[in-house]
Amino acid sequence: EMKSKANGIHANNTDVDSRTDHTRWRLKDDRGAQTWHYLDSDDELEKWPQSIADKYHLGLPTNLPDLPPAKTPLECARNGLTFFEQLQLPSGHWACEYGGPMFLLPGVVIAWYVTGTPIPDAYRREIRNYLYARQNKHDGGWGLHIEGHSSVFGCAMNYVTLRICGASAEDPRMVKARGTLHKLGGAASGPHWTKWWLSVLGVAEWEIVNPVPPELWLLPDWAPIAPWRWWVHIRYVYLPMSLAWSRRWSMPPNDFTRELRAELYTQPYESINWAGHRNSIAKEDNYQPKHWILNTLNWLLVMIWIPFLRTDWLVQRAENWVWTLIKGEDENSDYADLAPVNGAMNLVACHIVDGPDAYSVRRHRERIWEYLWMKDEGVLCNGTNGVQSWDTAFLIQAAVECGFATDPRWKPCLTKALGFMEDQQMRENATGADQPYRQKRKGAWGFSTKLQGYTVSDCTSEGAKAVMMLQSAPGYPKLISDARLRDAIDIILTMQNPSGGCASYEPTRGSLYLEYLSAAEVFGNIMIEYDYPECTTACVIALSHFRSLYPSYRAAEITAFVARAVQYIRRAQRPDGSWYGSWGICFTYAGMFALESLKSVGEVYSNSARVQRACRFFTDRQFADGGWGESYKSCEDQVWTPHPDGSQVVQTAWVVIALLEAGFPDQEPLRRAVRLLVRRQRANGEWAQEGIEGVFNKSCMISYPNYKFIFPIKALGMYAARYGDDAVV
Ligand code: LAN
Repeated sequence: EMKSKANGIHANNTDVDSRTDHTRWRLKDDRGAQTWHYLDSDDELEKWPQSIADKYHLGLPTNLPDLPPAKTPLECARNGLTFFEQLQLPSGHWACEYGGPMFLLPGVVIAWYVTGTPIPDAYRREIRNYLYARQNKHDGGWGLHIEGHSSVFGCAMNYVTLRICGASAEDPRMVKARGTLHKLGGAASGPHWTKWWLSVLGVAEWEIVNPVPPELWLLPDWAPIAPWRWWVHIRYVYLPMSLAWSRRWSMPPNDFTRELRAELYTQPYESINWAGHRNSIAKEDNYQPKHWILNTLNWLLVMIWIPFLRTDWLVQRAENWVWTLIKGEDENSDYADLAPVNGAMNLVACHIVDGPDAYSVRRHRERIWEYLWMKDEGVLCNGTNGVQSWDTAFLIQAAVECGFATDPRWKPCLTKALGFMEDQQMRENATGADQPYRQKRKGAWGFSTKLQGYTVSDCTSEGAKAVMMLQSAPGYPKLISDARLRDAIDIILTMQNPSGGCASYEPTRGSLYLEYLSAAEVFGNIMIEYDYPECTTACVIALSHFRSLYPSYRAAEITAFVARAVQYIRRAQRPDGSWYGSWGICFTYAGMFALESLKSVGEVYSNSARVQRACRFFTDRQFADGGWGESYKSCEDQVWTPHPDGSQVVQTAWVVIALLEAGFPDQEPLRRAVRLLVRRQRANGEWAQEGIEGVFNKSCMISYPNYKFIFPIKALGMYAARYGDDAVV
């Protein structure tokens, strides 16, 4: 096979026969660390047979048997869990595709390319397959996320990714994608992150990138804009971004990147006025336009700071400090990092500073595999290194709601899940250079794994809740001691804002005015932490549950926390009775949580006009078939938008849970909704994948495929507990 010098790029790959043999893929679970392996040799195939979970995730037939048809809610829940149990991995957790965002894989692939990391052939093919499968039908482009309209961010980044993975520029699908990219203005109208990645790749010039000065990290901690106050994701992305920007580091051009230079723009590369395009941005990308304050600041930086005031001494100090913080983050997460964005960027940073053969570079390369996911369409990049702790905690709770914890049938499955939660609780605080800026984590659960190592308020809360629920059930081992539960409670008690609400990873550290400095364009509300009804409720419920089991530990603080949190929930309700959701789509998701908070302090339909308004918001929007369905546009526009495909299983389940928490007095709407859940279930107990379920930063959607099992099971259990297990179909 002809390969060009440039890192295994196939000179003229025509993409015929790009499929790999799906029966050769295996998902490895190493205490929750998930990696997909393609087995080349028949020898290996025999030693490592494909599991049902492998087949399911690959879209291969699982041949799981049809179950006795469900007529009652609990029969339906039982069938659902019978199927879902087959997907539990050896370490006790559940895995899934966690895709949606279309800018993650490009970061990984560009980082591989510029650091000279070989991409295994099976991966290169399946990355191509995935991106082709995900081209928007009408224009061949890609958007910010899998359901989004084509944008420069999506088109430029994924076009480059396909090319690096061997796609030919003449392939008709590439021609179409390029046409759309050019119609949108070409790569020069991309957002900040596109411009940064293309400059690193050496297919744009650094003058097109708005400043990312590492000097900001030299500001004293008391400065209102000091980066430690920013949302953890944005400040950890800023670190490697600023390092490469400061060094103006680009991969040296080669034949392949010179081709890309000719393909990405609407005019010849040499004729482009790079500085003049710093603020060019296609309207399709411009979700949160840069504020004039940031534009002014950028202008001052470019015109005055950089040419006249940015001394070598300062640059050196800033780069050193930024590098120290990058190393801290790498070491605290064993080089997996917070998410694949800064993970890929830190790989580049380590390559720049430590050189291509350093341990840091090699370890990054190893850990990055945990972000990649293989499915029927091909290989994509997950939003985190998995959903392990989060989904497992929810599944435990759903099973308990159904009364399954007292049924020996489910004991092996639930005991394994409990064992996983035990293994994944963080036991030590972070150490090292970035430690002063880190939230405490001893006792916390994160979203994915302990090794990733980031406290999340609601992940800790849902984890603690699941453990408490299951450990109180007869016959379950007490794997987590009282002391360790108290550690979790101590963490939750650090998470409340003065407003009473809770944010995601840390209490809010900076002012709302920091949004004026938001440079990313494609996301909303990205600069600081905010109060979220979802996270707040999780904390409220975990604390309340704990107080009922251990009434003497920090009781006054817990009571005060809960009272203030519920006050926040009340304030966050909109006039129409709804709550805006930030992590699931959208009003159906947040309403479920908010009503659970209110219920926990005894505020329900019978005694609260507020709860009645909330129920009315939902009952007014029930579809004729009994379900609910909400489009992702709700998140973007912050107004209720019905799902174009009608009822969705996940959102129907959320509303059933919400109305049951609220003590809604009329059974009929609930019965119809539950009937829909039963009817949508397949004969083998599974539910089919429908629309995308999750969101972040208002504009980017993300998949939570396990929700279609977890939340119907929970809703069915709660319904049966309230109304009995009578037939609904
Ligand atoms: C997640 C996933 C989980 C999610 C919940 C626990 C559901 C939420 O309640 C709190 C916030 C959290 C932890 C969360 C934050 C932002 C994440 C990590 C993501 C949505 C998954 C991917 C996303 C991350 C920011 C993607 C990279 C993009 C950047 C803008 C850096």
